[in-house]
Amino acid sequence: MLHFKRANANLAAAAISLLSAVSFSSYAVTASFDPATSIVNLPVVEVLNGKDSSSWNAQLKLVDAVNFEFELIAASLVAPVTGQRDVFDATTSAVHIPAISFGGGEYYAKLKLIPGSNPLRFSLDQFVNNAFQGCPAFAVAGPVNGSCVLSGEIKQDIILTKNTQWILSGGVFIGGDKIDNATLTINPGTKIFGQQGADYLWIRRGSKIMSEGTPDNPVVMTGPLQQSAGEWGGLVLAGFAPVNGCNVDVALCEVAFEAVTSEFYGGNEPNDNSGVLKYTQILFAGFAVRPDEELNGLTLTGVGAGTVIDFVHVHAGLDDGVEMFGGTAQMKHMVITHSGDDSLDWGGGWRGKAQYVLVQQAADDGDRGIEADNNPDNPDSGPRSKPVLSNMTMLGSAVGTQGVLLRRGTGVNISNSVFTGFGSACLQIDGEATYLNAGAPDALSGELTIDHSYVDCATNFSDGNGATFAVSDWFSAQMMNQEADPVLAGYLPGADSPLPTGGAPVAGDAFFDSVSYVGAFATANDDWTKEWTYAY
Ligand SMILES: [Ca+2]
Ligand SMILES: [Ca+2]
Ligand SMILES: [Ca+2]
Ligand SMILES: [Ca+2]
Repeated sequence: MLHFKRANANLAAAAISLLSAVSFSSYAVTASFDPATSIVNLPVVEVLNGKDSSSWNAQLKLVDAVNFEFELIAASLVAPVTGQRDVFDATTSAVHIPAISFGGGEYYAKLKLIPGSNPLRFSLDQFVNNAFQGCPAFAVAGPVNGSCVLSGEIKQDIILTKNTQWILSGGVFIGGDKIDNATLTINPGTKIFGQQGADYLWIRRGSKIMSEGTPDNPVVMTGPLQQSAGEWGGLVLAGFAPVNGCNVDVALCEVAFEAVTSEFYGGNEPNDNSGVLKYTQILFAGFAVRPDEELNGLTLTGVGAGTVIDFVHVHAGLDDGVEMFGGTAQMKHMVITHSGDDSLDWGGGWRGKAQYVLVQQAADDGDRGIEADNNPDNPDSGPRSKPVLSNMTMLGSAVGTQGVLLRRGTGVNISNSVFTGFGSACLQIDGEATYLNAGAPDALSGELTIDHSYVDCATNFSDGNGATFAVSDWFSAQMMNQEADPVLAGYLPGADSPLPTGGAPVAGDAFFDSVSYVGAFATANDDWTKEWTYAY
């Protein structure tokens, strides 16, 4: 509550300044305001819509000086620019203005589109001095000037701003579990540091993270040195989406997290919303609490399909890059690089979706591209893991094992994907329950499928324990699969690559963009990883 009062006071002060300032157009900023005309000039606004983007020159007019509402009065297409710029993100309906100046200061402004407004109208959501203003009441002063330390449970809505270095001390929990729900908002360009493996950020059930970076100002969560995996704990989201592993007749399946057993996840809400992760880097994380029980770069426990996960780079996670424990989390535009164990790992009944996933294993570390379980204790436990995955480019290294290991009863539908260079095999199916769930190559159940995909490893197929058919027969029996060189140039399709025309849209599912290429990139010019990812 205290925080809200402060925020309101800031807004009021900002508005007074806005209205009284003589001019703020003399700075090298991304927006200016003319008090004589009440017009905000935005020289270049990049409008993001999925991976499509267009750039506009726009003017907003302050039309309601009491509620700080601005109306769009002009917009014209302009050439894109690089570097810091204004961004309108259609997914989050937010306008991010990284730098507007007045009174000798420089401010971040966030506007929110007012739903249904016509002409478009925006309300002022945040106005934050880009210079450090001291630590807010929910944090304490850190070891260096401009740093603030977060610790323990935070049961109020808070905003982490770009003007401060935020340091995690121990487990930092947002909300109580199911009570005292809170929202953690992380502004574009904000950096959060953990100092050691036991420092992590946990979003509990019912609470939300709104990590809304932009291509020019991604949110960064990282360790102190940024040299090796495991420098800090990582990011964990917990939600109310269904998970397995409970007795069959329980009305509500909730599970304790393996590595931090005081924390629970799971529920009966497949569309549960844990917030937004956009243009966010999670670097050098991961922490082994006990052998085989670890935090990962990004750990999603019972996370629901209402959560937005889009343009996220997980680099050098000590255990897995991204691990799902059940739930229905959906994600797009994922970059997962140099994971210590598996790049994408799931179990516990994950029934989510992913489109556009780039995996790059390190030359000297890493296990599998995908390690997929239903449940290790009962491979037929329900709900059964069965994600739908399309447009993955997975580049393995010789030290890695399988590109994809499907085991312990998991299902999955994989389409339009390419697997190359994994050390022991591109594809393996393991365990009788996994095979039986799949059916037979000439009579597939639809539970475990792959189509329009390329494999190119020294050994492409491996039959695990309990095999009831050959993985090679399973692969070749399905539509448009190829054992062939995908002709990549790095991670992008090279000249004359078959990938740009080798795929087919995932039918009947609005989550998936309707595209007909194999891999994460349409063409050599479709590098959506540019600018916002960590340069590794
Ligand atoms: Ca793990
Ligand atoms: Ca793993
Ligand atoms: Ca593994
Ligand atoms: Ca695993």
